[in-house]
Amino acid sequence: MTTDAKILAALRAHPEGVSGAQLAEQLAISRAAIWARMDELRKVGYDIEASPHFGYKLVSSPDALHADDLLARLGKTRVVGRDIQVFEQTTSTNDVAEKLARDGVREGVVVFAESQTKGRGRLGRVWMSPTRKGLWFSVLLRPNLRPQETTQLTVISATALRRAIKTVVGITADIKWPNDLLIGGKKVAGILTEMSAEVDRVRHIILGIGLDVNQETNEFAPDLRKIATSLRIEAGEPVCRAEIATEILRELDLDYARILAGKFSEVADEWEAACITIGKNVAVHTGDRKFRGHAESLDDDGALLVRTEHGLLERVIGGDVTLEK
Ligand code: BT5
Repeated sequence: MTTDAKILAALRAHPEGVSGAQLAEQLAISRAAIWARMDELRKVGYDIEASPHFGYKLVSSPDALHADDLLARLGKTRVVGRDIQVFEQTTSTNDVAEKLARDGVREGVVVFAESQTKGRGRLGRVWMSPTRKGLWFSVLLRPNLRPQETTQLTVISATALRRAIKTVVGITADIKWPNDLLIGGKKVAGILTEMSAEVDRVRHIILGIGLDVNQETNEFAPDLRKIATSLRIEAGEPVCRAEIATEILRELDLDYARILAGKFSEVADEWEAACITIGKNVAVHTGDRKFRGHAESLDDDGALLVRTEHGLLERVIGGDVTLEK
């Protein structure tokens, strides 16, 4: 952790205030250095009071994301969030993470952007990423999985997102296969899993996650208003992005450990229980194929098993699945 991350962690651990002397001892730096860091933190929007009696006290944090603050809030994780980078603007955070992957950076790094100029969904679709309104981020992972098992990572992203939303805003979201989270039938989050692989081995995976947090209805583009929502709209009040971001990373770290330990079936059970696609009649559109059927379950690799109108069991690993009435 950086010095600033340690300072913010200490301030959060002592909401009543912590003395400069105590901080200096804990961090093994001078009181003057602590004072200087506090000044820098104030410049980026942290409201930190200093009084001779209570010492330093964190009164409020800015809405902007800061890597040090995210690291401080997250604390120690096994893999996900070992390193965090925050950019004011990128093309797509998946592109930045892909570059880090090619540069040999170890797994677990998370890249956030306050806005994306070329945020993307699947199949070349656009993902709207307005400045500071949501969480637009990517996680680099290097799991020891076969390429056909990578749907497991989309599945754990969905369960992690769902648990984090429940913990932070108390709302239960539904999962729509393979990569959407819905609240009241409207999309609140999407997941874009991209991978680099050899024939039988995954080199790396980039998990791209977009979560609509603080948009008001009129801040969505007209064509999205009917189909998209944000946590703020659903909760009726603004939501702290840093808090939900760290909760998602914590949950993702837990589920990643679960699948690496061979316990994907546990996560899959949780996923199936939350998935509104299972048990429904669906229309499937993959590449140039379209068919209708009944979504029965997930298989061991996270693929959707659909019983077609002709009684065949089809294994769907990508494409679009629309719910039918
Ligand atoms: C997805 O694609 O849902 C995956 C979205 C992943 C976005 C993240 S943000 C961080 C990382 N960097 C990236 O560049 N991407 C990832 P798909 O299932 O294809 O859905 C795309 C469709 O969702 C669009 O065609 C719109 O209809 C809708 N959409 C676009 N922006 C939206 C938004 N902000 N909220 C809700 N729906 C949106």
